[in-house]
Amino acid sequence: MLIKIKRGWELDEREVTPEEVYLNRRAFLRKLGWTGLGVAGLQAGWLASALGLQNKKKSGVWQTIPKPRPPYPVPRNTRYTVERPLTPEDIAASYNNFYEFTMEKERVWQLAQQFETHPWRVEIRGEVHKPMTLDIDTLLKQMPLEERIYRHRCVEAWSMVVPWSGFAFKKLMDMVQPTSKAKYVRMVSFLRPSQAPGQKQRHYPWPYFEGLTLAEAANELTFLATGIYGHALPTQHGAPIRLVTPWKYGFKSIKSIVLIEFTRTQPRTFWSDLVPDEYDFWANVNPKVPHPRWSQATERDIGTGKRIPTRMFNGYEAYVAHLYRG
Ligand SMILES: Nc1nc2c(c(=O)[nH]1)N[C@H]1C(S)=C(S)[C@@H](COP(=O)(O)O)O[C@H]1N2
Ligand SMILES: [Mo]
Repeated sequence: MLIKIKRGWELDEREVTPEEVYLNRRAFLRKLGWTGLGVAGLQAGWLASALGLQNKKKSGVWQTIPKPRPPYPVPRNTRYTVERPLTPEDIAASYNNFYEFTMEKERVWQLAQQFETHPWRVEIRGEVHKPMTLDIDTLLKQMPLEERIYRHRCVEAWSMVVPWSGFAFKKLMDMVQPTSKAKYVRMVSFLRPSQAPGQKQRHYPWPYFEGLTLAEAANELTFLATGIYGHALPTQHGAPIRLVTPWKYGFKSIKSIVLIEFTRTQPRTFWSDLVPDEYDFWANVNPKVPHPRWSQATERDIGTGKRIPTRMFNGYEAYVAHLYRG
């Protein structure tokens, strides 16, 4: 359960009753010493927004989306395309899982704006011949950037189709050169509770951490995304760099990475540590294996709103099934 005491400015307009709005507004205006007609006018506007006129919020999302500045846009790799329509950008950018900020998907984009993702450094260490700590801008200059359209399937049975910009995880491996002892990769997100209100939730073992086998990390699909829709990632999608493993449930795709460690033993992962009966290390999309609390046979496309069948390995069987034989 979410136990959270919200500050006033964090309140979502839809969560406050008109009465609370009225009282807060009145107190606010009293402080400023405003009276009369002007107040009535302001009140009407305030009430209108409290009663759920969402247009303002919708346009607010666009303000969080970075302009396409070099090195974006990057060339599209047409090997990775999808038959389903792309999810509209504002829908993808306003329906996010990023528990560091809030568990409420539709509010992540707002709360994530206070998070500073520049400058940013990524440490790569462990079983590698060339450990290094790289500034994100340096990393971007060294990697061959490309765009790939992937399906994304959350374990909660919603899905989207988006164009990621970034580079193959394998390219990073080529740079740091894993030793013969490296068998797994562990990845860790930032820890900065002063900018991430969700990290004040002590019952979560922050920072977020995930892992892959070395073979999974080296698979051609495994991608480190630094952009989306032809520009840098907005904060809510995991700026400045996040993992994308499209054949696995979305929680494997760890956001805002600060550490990549090559290990000899299987790393623990955030969700399987918290709820081992519901989330395992592998997390491969499989419509035949229900979650203990819901079916995984279908999913809701957040772009079209339609329910569609879920595919084995999220439609990427040809790329990854060989990893799991036996
Ligand atoms: N650090 C971090 N990474 C995370 C999460 C999170 O809460 N924290 N949520 C995961 C889940 S459950 C999903 S579905 C995807 C959502 O990515 P999106 O918001 O960019 O669509 O991010 C994943 N990566
Ligand atoms: Mo997810």
